[in-house]
Amino acid sequence: MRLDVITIFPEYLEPLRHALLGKAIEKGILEVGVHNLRDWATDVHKSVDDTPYGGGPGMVMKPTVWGPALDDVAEGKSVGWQLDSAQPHVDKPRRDDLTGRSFEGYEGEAGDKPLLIVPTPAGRPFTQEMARRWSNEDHIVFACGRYEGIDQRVVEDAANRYRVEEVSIGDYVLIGGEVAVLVMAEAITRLIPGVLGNASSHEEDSFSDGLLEGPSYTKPREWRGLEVPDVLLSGNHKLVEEWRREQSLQRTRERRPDLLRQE
Ligand code: 6GU
Repeated sequence: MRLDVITIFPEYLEPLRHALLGKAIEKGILEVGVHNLRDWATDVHKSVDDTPYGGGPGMVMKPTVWGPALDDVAEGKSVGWQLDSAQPHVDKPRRDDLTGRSFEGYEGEAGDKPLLIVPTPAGRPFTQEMARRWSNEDHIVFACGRYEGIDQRVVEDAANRYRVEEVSIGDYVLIGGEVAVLVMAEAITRLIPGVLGNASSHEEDSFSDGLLEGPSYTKPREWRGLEVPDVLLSGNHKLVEEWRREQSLQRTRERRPDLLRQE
């Protein structure tokens, strides 16, 4: 899978290169390109936003900058770049660190358009089901808006070259889409085969069966006067499974009764 992120704050996306995702990049399962939207600004001030038609507070990001950026990234004409800042933990260049290199067709299977995800608090709620579906994509582009958002015509026009989804990660407001991209990229890429060590380890994730995951324990058996539940030491797999199911139900009833009602 290839992920491209277009943002005015490329440094926010640095965590994509660490831990789980960094491993996936090293294994060649994942490629990440981060693109500075200002590279497509045309005026001397490199401006990317302007005042809103109809008035109101804040600024709106300009279609004349976003349009060409999305065109170029869809076609692989911009591969993205790494920040100039020193990266002591990176000892060899990764192919997506290199500027000016093109990549071969990242179109989805059967010539599908790439998927464009636009993070916005006004979007459809991001779910585990979307993460599962999108983990099969070949090419996902994230368009990070800041300020009061992006001119809506950008989303409309992008539908000519992308399958477009406007998505929210929850009922609260962030300053921009960058952190939402980190959240979604992690949720999506951990489901790609080979990214997590144990392929079956996400079959028991919270939400994959519509319930929250129950509590887990490891050694020692007693710690600060607290015991591990006896059933987990019983060696009876059937009893353990029943207990875990009951713990899941109990936790879901307490914390997320909405998940039980919609089942
Ligand atoms: Cl995806 N973006 C922003 N800016 N705020 C949000 C969000 C996204 N999801 C929830 N709040």
